[in-house]
This record gives sequence, C-alpha cells and structure tokens, in this order.
Amino acid sequence: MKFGVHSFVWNDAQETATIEAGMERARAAGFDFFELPGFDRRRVDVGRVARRAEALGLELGASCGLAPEFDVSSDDPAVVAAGEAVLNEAVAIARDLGSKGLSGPIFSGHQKYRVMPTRRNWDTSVAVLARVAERAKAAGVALSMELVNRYETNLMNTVRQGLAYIRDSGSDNLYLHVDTFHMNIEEDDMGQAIRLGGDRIGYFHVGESNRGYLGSGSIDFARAFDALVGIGYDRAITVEAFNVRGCGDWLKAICAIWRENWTDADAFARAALDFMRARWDEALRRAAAYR
Ligand SMILES: [Mn+2]
Repeated sequence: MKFGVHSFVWNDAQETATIEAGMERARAAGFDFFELPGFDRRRVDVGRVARRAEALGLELGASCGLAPEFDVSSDDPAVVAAGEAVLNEAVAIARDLGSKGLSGPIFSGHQKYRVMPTRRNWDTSVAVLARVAERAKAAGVALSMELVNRYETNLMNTVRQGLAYIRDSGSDNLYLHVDTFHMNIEEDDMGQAIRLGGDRIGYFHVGESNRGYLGSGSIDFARAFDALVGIGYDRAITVEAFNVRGCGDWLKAICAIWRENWTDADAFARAALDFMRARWDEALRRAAAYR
C-alpha cells in the first residue's frame, strides 16, 4: 500500500517554494505519496515540481475544491461555465504533475450552503462532471469526487448518494474519494459505506475525528481498514490534517480550522505514517486469518 500525506500538514502549497519544502519534509518523514491542492498556475512551476517529486521518489496526487464563484451546481450558467473551466485547468495541472487522479469536492462549491439542493443543481453538476471526466480520461486522469460533510457542501455527503451521481453521469472515469473525518459525520457505518463503494472508491483520506493525531479521536480505523482490505483497495491512503500556521485564512475558514491540535508537523507526519502502517498490517493479518 502507498501511504501519502497532504501538503496541508505543512502549508497550503500555493507557491513553488512552499510545495518543494513540503515534498522534502514528506519524503524525510518516510512517505511515498504527496497530495497537492488546487493552486494558481502562474505562481507554481508545475514542471519543476514534477521533476523534484520524481527525484525524491514521491508520487504526486492532485486535488481541488471550488470557490462559490466556480460552483458547478449553481443556478447561474455563468458560474457553472467558470467552474467547468477551473476543473479543466485542474485536470491539465494533474496531468502535468504526473498525477493519476484529480480528487476533492469538485461537484459543487466547497462551502457551507444555507439552502436545500434542487434537482436542477444535481443535474447541472452531473452534466459538467460527465464532460470533465471524458476530457480527464483522454489525459489519463481519473476523477474522484470527495464526499465531504454537510457543512462543506449540500449536494451529496454519502457513498450511496455518490454512487447515484456516478450512475446518472454514465461515466466510467468518475470515482468516489472518501475520507474518515467526513464519513464519521455522515455515514451510518464507515465499513459498510466503503464496501458499498467497492471498486468505485478511487481515493482515500485518513483524518481523525478531531483532525488531530491519528488515534487521539473516535475514528474506528480497524473497521475502515478491514473494509478497504475487503474491497481490494490498492490506491493511496493519504493522511490529511491542517497546519494552522502554514495554511491561509481562506482554507481555515472553509474547513473550520480554528485551533491547533499539534504544533510539530514533522512529528505529526511521522506518527501518522507509523499509525497507518500498523493499522493496515493488522487489517491484512485479520483478513488472512479468515481467508
Ligand atoms: Mn479530505
């Protein structure tokens, strides 16, 4: 299994220099996969980042979220068109980074909504993602939609909803990106949700219920990892947490990061990798015992 770490553990990765610093710290902590968020291509030398990652032996993953003015589920066609352009650009960046996928909450604005989603919002989003998924397929990039919790989108929050979305799209290049932090809020049972997702689970985030040290909260990692082993998941498992001092106010506002759970990012990352490896090995041993 490839274990990854999100750049947010160190910083919000909006410039070449901070991205390179994060990659070096991730490699030093022992990771072999590194996730980058969306960024402004004019501020990041994508080719240089890709070469540096290759030299370090790090596989890159790309993700992005959509600001309200790029909400592809919007009732305003101009906003939807702007959002589709942002997604097409994100696919191109993912391709140029050498990432096999683009993940994150790409199906709506990444924001707290104050209204119910309508059928029209759903259909609008599905039509956009179906088109973007086709373009992404031609670029060798799989799209994985992150099922975030109710405070960060209104369109869908569960694996069952995500599967309905994929069916409606008719796409074979749309997958689900699930995250233990969000599933802990929205799913009745994390293990059942992962099994229901099966081969449509395209990417996996590990986050503790308090966004702090893995094992310090209430996430049932045995249940989650047993299910991942059960479905034969073989893509990256990436720990996500937020560095309060390294991440910008825009990001902290969206994800409601209001306090510091830890201060030493390197120590957090090393402990997270040890924790994930240990829980994964336990899940493999349990599966082998009942094969
Ligand atoms: Mn996540």
